[in-house]
Amino acid sequence: HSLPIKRALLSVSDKTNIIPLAKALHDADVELISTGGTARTIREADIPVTDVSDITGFEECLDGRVKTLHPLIHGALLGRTSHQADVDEMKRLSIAPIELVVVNLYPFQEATADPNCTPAIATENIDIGGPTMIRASAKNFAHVCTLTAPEQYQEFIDEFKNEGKITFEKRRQWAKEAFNHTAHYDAHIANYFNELTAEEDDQPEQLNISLPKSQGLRYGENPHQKAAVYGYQDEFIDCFHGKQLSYNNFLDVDGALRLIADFQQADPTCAIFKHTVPCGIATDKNLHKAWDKAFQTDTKSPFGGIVVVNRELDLATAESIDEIFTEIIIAPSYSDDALDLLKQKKNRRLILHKKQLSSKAEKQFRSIFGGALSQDADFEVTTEDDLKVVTQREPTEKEIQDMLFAWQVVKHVKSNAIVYAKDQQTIGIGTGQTSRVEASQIAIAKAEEEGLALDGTAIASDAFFPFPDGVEAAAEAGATAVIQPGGSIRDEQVIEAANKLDLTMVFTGKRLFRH
Ligand code: 93A
Repeated sequence: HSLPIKRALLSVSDKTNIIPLAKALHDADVELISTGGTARTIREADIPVTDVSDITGFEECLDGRVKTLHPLIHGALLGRTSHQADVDEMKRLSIAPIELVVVNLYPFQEATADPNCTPAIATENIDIGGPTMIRASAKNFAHVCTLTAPEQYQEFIDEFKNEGKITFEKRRQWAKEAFNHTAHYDAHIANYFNELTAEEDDQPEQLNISLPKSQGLRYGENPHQKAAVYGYQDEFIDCFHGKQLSYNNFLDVDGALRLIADFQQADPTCAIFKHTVPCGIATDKNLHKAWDKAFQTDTKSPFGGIVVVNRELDLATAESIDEIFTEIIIAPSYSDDALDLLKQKKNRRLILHKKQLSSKAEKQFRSIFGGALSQDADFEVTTEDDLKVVTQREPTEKEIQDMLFAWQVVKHVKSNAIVYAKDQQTIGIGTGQTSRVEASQIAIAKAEEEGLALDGTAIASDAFFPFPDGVEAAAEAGATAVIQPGGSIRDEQVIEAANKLDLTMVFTGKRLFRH
């Protein structure tokens, strides 16, 4: 049933649009009750308002920490006015019901986003009375209406014009939004304290993820799966042209951004992705050459793929990319003529890469049965200093560069992963096989199919070679340098095999599974 509004409690930190709302209520003879700052704002607009302290008979105290925390307020919010027993009790205790609560909270998130924010300032911004009022009135949505955001006011006013009443459905909808509002708020507080003590407890006892819906999606991995995306993707990318990104697109973009983060410091680099996995990557003195080399690795898979670059996208490169059906292009900037060309295809998504993924503190989450897995994101780039040569033959400078390149690529390929590379170009990528040797065979077969020579390549393996057969096959294919984590109980046998074949081999001491 619809609820007539006679008394309203307004207590807002963000005073946006509070005056039009107060005016609409006052014009309909609703009594307004307010806390200090809100009351002042309303009075300045010549709208009459009663101070909460006049209702409670208790002054706002302790620096505002206790304003609305009083039985005359919370009784008014929690009383079930459709129950005779509650009505009688409220009468006996002189509690007059309140039918509308308008609250938004101390700006904890904004306060803690300020680099000068101290823990003391953060703590003072933890709102107690506000969430209590929101929770009380939202619980009692059968008898009270709760508003928690200025964006809701106009909808309320429109509804309220209808005989000064608010329907059950609207009250329940706003109660839902109210509970989400306080949950989000509490998650920010919990996250703040988790981060404060992050050094001590890297993986907190309780996971408090609260992410706003950043957009609804038409569907998930497949059209019969409903889907949405949550969080702050807009901080990192701006998809400024083409269709809305899909569920699978977001996964692909995530893979592309993670890879290109590792090539921030590199020369112009181009990577082509398909289904979250790179199918060709190259680095060169100019982007166009890098594209050509990346494309040579695999000329079939890029159809319907994603291209990511680490430099401004110029016209020549754009022209080459344009020849292949490409779903998404990601670049830190675009030259004007490149944009003119690329925008001609209406559906192709063009993404501006605004901010690099790089935070050491970033946690990665994955949903699993019963919950989620959490781990630190890995943005470490392996350098020459991290390599330990284990063979008799020392690598040449060129071999070192090719090994490091192959290693940085293999990190982004699904396990078991093998990458052959030469001259800062992927020659063969073997992805996601259940056996390491098979991954290598696929990489070799693909290179041969593309007519790319494997002679003098470096081979990277995301985990150690458990047997000598892996390096023997690599040498047979033409590789001269091997980069791998090492750490197998048969390392000695593998090293011996490498020495016999005059390979050079380095251990990184680090495994790069991607499951
Ligand atoms: O300090 S509080 O936790 N204690 C309270 O009793 C209380 N009542 C309302 N914060 C409290 N509020 C908050 O004050 C509201 O949530 C709102 O954000 C703010 C409005 O204060 P003012 O009207 O003085 O600007």
